Amino acid sequence: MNSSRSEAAVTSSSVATRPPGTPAGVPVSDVDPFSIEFFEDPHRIHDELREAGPVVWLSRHGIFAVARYQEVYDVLHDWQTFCSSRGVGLSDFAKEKPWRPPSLVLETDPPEHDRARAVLNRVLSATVMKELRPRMIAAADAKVGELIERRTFDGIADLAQAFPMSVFPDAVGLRADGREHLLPYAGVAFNAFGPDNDLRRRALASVAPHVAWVTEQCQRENLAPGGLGAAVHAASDTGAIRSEEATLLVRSLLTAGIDTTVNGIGAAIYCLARFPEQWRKLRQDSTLARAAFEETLRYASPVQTFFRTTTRPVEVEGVTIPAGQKVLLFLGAANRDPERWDDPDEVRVDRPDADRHLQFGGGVHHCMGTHLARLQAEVALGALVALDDLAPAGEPVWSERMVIRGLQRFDITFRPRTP
Ligand code: QZP
Repeated sequence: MNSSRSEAAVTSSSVATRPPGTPAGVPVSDVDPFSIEFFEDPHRIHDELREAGPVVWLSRHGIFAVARYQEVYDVLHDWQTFCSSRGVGLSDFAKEKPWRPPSLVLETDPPEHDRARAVLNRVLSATVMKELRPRMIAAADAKVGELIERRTFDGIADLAQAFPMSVFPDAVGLRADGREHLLPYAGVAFNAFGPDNDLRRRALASVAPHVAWVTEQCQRENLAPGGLGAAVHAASDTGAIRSEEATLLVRSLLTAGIDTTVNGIGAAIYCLARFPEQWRKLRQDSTLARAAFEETLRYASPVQTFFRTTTRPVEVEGVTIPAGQKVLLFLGAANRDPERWDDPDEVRVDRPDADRHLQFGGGVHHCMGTHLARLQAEVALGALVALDDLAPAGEPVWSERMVIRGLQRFDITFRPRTP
């Protein structure tokens, strides 16, 4: 692909000189994709990284990176060369002890990966979602009903967080008290994927009470019958997994299941409030809710980056990456690659192929929570169309965190819909 792309024409200051230890034949960048400044506005840097070449060396962290759609896609689809069992953060599990026992799905390779995955796939199947759907719709309508009483609201706290928090913990079967640990726990888990910087150190320094609560709730006796957590444990009765494995798989639900949907729905609110034309399109045809969600995931990429580790020397478009190297995947850059998307920097809620974005990863590790995420987003947007003239009532404020890029606050105004 992209023989037309100019690889030498890198003029930016972020593409640095070649410090000692730089691998030969690879463009170098000194950007830090784990800094707060990067998260304020990653898009210009994404453009530079894609333009620099198919593979870039990030000198700050001593890692290879790919930012073009094709290469990110290819890496995701080659688990044998680009493994997950050495961790999908910067820390290499072959060299450093992970901060928590590795996930049985995220941080494993086939064949171990596949057995655990089969269990979660069944627990999170489309059939199970059908059962959850009526409750989700009622909860979304109730949430938006509360907002209608007001002139402005915080699109993040009052909707992007409040709605998933009103349905997800119940769906899992968690007890009512202590749920406030869920988002902070996941916040730490995502920051822990980054380098050993201030954000990561501060996150890990505060994690103990969140770990204690989450670990406790993963136990079979603490999960309500009929919920997703109980369904994971039921798989240990058939011998599909051992009971300790079930406990750890519930932890995956609790780590991956809430911060992601909160920031996904937050991304949708971010886009729809800022692009009135797109909001109008959705309001005129609320069956676009699902497509609108895909497009806002593509445009905003709440999950910015993930790593793989090479298991052998591998050539990527003429660049040799040695064995045992961390490779950073810029999902957010791939999702706006002009070689892949028409007018990538525009939000179009009816973009026909928006769902080809890489926010759910790809290949053997492709997200298993897609049905649950899409269901929540669809019913949230479906309920939100009850509001007229959604518009920003203040500047969006980005959260100070890594890996997940999302808003901390975004005040929204609207008019109640006139019948
Ligand atoms: C987080 C786990 C890769 C993330 C976007 C989502 C994620 C998936 C799984 C786990 C954590 O298994 O703990």
